Order: sequence, then structure tokens, then C-alpha cells
Amino acid sequence: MIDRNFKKVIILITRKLPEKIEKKLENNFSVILNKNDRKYSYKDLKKKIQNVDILVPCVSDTIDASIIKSGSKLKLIANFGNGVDNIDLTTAKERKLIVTNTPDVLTEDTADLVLTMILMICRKINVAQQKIMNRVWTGWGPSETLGEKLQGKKVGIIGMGRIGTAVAKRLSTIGMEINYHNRKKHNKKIETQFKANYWSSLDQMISKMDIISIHCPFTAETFHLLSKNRIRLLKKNCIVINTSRGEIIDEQALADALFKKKIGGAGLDVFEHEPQITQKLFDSDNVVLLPHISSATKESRIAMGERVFKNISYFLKQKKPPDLVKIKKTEY
Ligand code: 8YV
Repeated sequence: MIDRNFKKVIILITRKLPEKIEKKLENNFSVILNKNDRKYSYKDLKKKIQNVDILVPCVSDTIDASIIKSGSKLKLIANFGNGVDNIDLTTAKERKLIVTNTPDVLTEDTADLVLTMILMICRKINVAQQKIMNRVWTGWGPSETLGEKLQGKKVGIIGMGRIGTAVAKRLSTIGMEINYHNRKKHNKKIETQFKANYWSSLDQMISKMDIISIHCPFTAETFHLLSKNRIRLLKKNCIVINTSRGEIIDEQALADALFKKKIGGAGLDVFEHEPQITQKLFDSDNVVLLPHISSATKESRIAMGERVFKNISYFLKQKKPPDLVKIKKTEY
């Protein structure tokens, strides 16, 4: 139980969170829940935020300057998620708001999904499964559904932070060659652990890779980082994996390249204009398209909720919240 006075603190939670988390928040604060989990319209959110002290948004909510300004009492935005690109951080800073997120707890699940998509694409799991499901499998054949061996493939990790490193750990275990591009080169320990090669030039790295996996946050600098021109640099068999944010890739250019078979495949869990998806991606072979589920495990969602609770509690006790977002700095 937290200080009784905190019962007066009004918290708006934009989406339905795990039962256990909602109860915990309700027991300690005055909470406005979204029981049926229907996404608030922009207009509704603007209205709902008016008397709120703390906002708990998700990736599906755009918290822009106008929304922030409507929350005249707002003091803290405790994001339920790692990426904070859904929040206008500049306005938040101007209005002296504190912003927190939920890092760490979704790292392993996200890395698992990267591995899953690489396996699905390289081993043509969708095609193989469809054969069975469509009842057209006539039996084993030496040339049936031939995929690509993972061992020995070169993977280029763009942004080797927490999630990128967890991906490197998995892929080096299965014998892939780890390459990475970061603003800062990692220390020798990490490089030795994963036999990771650092590339200061993104262009040079991506032009040599069999697989590239994106793990940098979406910021003004990383918008269309994988641009049309960079997609042209990719090898013909290159597979592009994205579990970060759709805006980091020029989706139309990627879809064109896939459709024209200029690259080998793509595993996308995020899209530039979610939930809309570029039509050509549906019409392309060798794609795995998933509905932003990289951290969608029951355990992660509860852990994310616990982080939100902790950040709120620390903030209210006037202690530095553990997951304070430093507004100027980016991880990438
Ligand atoms: C979360 C994510 O599911 O945390 C992130 O940055 O992209 C997702 O995995 C989502 O953000 C929840 O708000």
C-alpha cells in the first residue's frame, strides 16, 4: 500500500492492462480504466486527459503536443512500452513533464520473435505449413520446400543495444556471423562474447549481409534509415527483419524490392502506418507479417505493468523513477 493521499491522484490508462496490474493501480490511486480496450479516438483522448495527473499510454496512442497541452494537470507520462516515439518528447520537456518507459522486460521476448521470423523465412515454414493445411502434400521429395541453412549466414544488427545484443546472443549460438552498426562501438567483452564485427559504415555493412535486423529506436534521425537507396545496396538474397518501428524502413520501397524479387525476404512485426500495411507486401513471396506482437507474452505484459507501477510510485514519492526517459539522448 502506498501513501493514502495518493488515492486522489488521477491516472488515465488508455488500454486494458493485465487484471493484476489494473487491480494494483486501482488499490492505490484513482484510476480511469478502458475496460473494453477500444482505442480512444483523438478527440476522446483530448477530453479524457483534462483532469488527469498521470497518463499511461501505449504505442497505439499518439501523444502529440495538442494532447499534452489538453492535460493541464499532467505531471507524468508513464508509457506502457519501451519505445517512446508515440510521445512528443519536446513538448513534454517544455512542459516539465516526466516521461518513463518499460525497458528490459520485453528484451528476451522480442529477440525470440526475431529468431522465429528468421527461422520461418529461411526454412520456408509458412509454405511448408500451407502444403499440409491445403492438403496438397503428396509425400517427401528431395527437392521439396528447400530453405536456407542458418549456420554461417552473416547477420547485420542495426542498433546493438539491449534487444540487439539479445538477438546477437541467440544468433551466435546457432552459428551465425554477427555484425553490427551502432553509433558507438561496443567494448571488447561484448565483441568477443559474440565474435561480433563492428561496422562504422551502415552502407558498407548492409551491402554484405545475408540478414539484417533493425533494433534502433525510431527518432527523427532514424526515419527511413533503410531508405530506397539503401534497399538498393542489399544483396539479392538478403532478408530484412524489423521488430523496432515501421517508420525506420521506407515500407513502399521495401515492398517494391520484395515484389520484384530484388531481395530475398522480410520478417516484419511493425509497419510504417500501423495497422495499415502496404498492399505489395501481401503480394510478395517469402514474407512473414505479424501484428506487432514481439513483446506479446503474458509474462512481459505483467512485467511491463509492474514497471509502470514502480515508475509511478517512485515519481509520487519524489524519487527518481527507475525508467526515466532522458529526453535528449537516444540509445541508437
Ligand atoms: C509493446 C513495443 O508491445 O515496447 C515497445 O516499444 O514496441 C511493443 O513491443 C508496445 O509498445 C506496448 O505499448
